[in-house]
Amino acid sequence: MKKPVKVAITGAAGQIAYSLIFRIASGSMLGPDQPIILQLLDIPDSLEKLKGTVMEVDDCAFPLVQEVIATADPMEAFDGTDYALLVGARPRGPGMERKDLLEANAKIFSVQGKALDAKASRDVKVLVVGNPANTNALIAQSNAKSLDPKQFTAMVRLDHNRALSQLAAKTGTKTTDIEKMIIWGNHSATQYPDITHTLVGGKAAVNLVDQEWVEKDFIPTVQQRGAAIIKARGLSSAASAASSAVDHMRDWALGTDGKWVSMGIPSDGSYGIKPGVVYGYPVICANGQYEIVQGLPVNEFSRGRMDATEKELREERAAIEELLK
Ligand code: NAX
Repeated sequence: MKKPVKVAITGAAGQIAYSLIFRIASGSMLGPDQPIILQLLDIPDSLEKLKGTVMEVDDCAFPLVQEVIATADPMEAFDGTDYALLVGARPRGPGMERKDLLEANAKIFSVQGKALDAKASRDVKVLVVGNPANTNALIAQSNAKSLDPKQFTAMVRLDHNRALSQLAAKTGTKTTDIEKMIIWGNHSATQYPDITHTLVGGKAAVNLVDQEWVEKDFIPTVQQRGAAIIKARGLSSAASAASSAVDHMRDWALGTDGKWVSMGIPSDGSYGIKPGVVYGYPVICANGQYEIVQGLPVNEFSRGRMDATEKELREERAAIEELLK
């Protein structure tokens, strides 16, 4: 039996976590032979609700779960953490401006970045799901000076999976027939789902669908999918977000076998995106590391979209610059 690893989940009493915790506990993320210690964090007001979730985890009698810790203290939640999934965030309240939302979340993620810095495993892998995910990841990373910036990532995998599913439906194929999908930039309505390099059953996607469909249907549908789900369900996406978080962490930890996936990662100048933002890139994962897929030609349409989503990320950064110090 392997040594247990510690998996921290924040926002643990919330709706994404209600799906995520059980998927992780059942072995979907790290494999069926990896024992797990769950470290669940929420705010004091949500601890009673979290107690209910913990009772349900206990009642599943998961063979892999060695211990469940539920706490409102980030220092306790991140103690020795190997994998941190930062899901909890402040939702936009009535009359709240974008800047207020950014600031409220910036405070949460600076505290959590500092706690990860102080307490987590030196090899911790961090995934930020809570919105605005890219900028929250940037804040957490900037507050964890002793950790490598590459250890902090943001989730664009739900957008990636949505793009796969839209293209599969359009081409009458399965998502598993599709390779080399990319989500560039921010997890927001400016994200750029790019099929320029995508293959469907080995054929170039751009030869199977027309550009008008890409611009007028595919891109807006993927960008606006979150809003469409809220409209239909009366609640934001939860199970699909949890499933994508599992995909992101599993691929990062266990590798992608040469396949491309999209991850929000600290920009390093690749593709002209200057350092200083957390940006969605195509990556390949192996040996617990990710590497950006390099050398792709970028056409004029793509360049415009990639720059627009970068611009939004720079504006988000400017609104919380103070908290990056
Ligand atoms: P819920 O409101 O159901 O749950 C959020 C939980 O976080 C609550 O239990 C709350 O008490 C807790 N929380 C708030 N502040 C906290 C703090 N400082 N420390 C620990 N816990 C804290 O939201 P849910 O539907 O689970 O969504 C969570 C976040 O994911 C939201 O920010 C949402 O916008 C974001 N999403 C991100 C997605 C992505 O692809 N990156 C997609 C889905 C989702 O919209």
